[in-house]
Amino acid sequence: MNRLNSGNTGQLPSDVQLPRYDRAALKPGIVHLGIGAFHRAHQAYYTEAVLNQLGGDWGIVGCSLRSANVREQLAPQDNLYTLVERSGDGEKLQLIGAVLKTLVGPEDPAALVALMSDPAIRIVSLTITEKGYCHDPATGDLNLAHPDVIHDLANLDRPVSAIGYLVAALQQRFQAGHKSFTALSCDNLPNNGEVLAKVVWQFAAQISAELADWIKANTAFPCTMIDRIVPATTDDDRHEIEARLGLRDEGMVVAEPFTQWVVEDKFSDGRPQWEKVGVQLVDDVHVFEKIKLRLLNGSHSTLAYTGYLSGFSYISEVMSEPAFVNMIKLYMAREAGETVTAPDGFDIEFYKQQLRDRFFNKALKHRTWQIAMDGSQKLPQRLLETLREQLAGNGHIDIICLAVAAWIRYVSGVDEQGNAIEVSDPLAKTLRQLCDDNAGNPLAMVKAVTSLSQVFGTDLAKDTRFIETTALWLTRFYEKGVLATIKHYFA
Ligand code: CS2
Repeated sequence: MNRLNSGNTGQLPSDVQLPRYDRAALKPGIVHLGIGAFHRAHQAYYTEAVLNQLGGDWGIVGCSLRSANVREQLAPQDNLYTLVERSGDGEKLQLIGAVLKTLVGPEDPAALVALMSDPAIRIVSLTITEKGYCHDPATGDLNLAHPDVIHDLANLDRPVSAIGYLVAALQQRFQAGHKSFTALSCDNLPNNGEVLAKVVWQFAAQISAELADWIKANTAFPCTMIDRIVPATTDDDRHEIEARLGLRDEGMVVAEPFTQWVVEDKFSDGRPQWEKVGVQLVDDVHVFEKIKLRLLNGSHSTLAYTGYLSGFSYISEVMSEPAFVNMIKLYMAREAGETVTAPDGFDIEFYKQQLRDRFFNKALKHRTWQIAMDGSQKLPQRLLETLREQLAGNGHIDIICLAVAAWIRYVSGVDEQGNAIEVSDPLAKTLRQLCDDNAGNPLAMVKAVTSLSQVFGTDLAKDTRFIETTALWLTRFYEKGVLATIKHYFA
């Protein structure tokens, strides 16, 4: 089957939405670090909408800092790809043309630094996942012991980390007297722009106080809240869409219809008119991100660990079991719901129901395993901040403890049938060892795992109520199994 490219889009089915602008008029204005499926279905989707609706020349250069997979998927297709929206109402296909080029950092780090140093690049956006910030999740500080940070401080001409690339490019702009770019974090972190700013400043300060000061004075780090459920693309997806398009599209992405982007309107050198296509440009993102991280992502992680251990592959399958729906409704009403305040005019009860409907979307095969990845980097902002607030107010913590217990059961690396769990987490080995060293003793396992200050800080391990409640759930999980436990307590 022929590969999709700019020469054969004319043979695509008529119901595939094509770019309504001249791609040849686009110029690189945005460099995106981490051009995975989420960027292609979210930020690139919004920039595409600006180009379709208003024209202009904002083009994206997508960069991978690890593997060449995405470049191999997109470059042979002139960087065109299909966005497939799936829901119970069927699917909608759109061809996205906003990505002009894809680079692989490790193949030529200097070239990527040079591109990011070019004043024509006005925004550097990032989806590098929580672990890409090289920070201590509990404090937000740059982890100076991180191997990538150690490497980049000694080899800033050929960085390996996103932070290294940012500072190397900013240093070149500073030395050349160029304007700075806006560094736009699009990751699921509270105060993501502030987290990014802190690690960039701390990294730059290791080089020179003058550089750090220049960055502070000239580089905007807006906070954002990003939301769209985008499961990893599977080979089945590619085969289905190949039959649908009549062309092979290796770079396609699948997403739900729902999408939301809230951005702090703070830019160093302009931006696309995203507000014209539904992006919310606001002064303060924090209230939106807190609601989303706690109600959506906290629920997601809870469902992912309990669902995976109950034998469910997809979130929609977990939501087909009433006991899990009851558990999440209670979590949204109590543990998380009591700690968030909705902005004026925001119908939070509708938002919660909409979240549960989104989780239930059977057209999306969103794997519990995918959401379960990197729990050591995700739990702090999704569940543990909520836990702290509830503990301080002597409030509801039960389902958060249940979720932490399920995570500990998960990172033990062995499921209830004795099969290995492929735990993908920067701390996987450490977590596995802590569980093995305390096997058979749930309370000891909880104490050992919660002693990891980079995840739990230094306070939570000392909280008897948290430790004992979590150990009680872990004991139940080992004695009865996760599914039976959830059914027993939440039927
Ligand atoms: C998910 C998120 O994989 C995960 O951890 O919880 O990617 C989630 O799908 C998005 O944040 C939804 O906006």
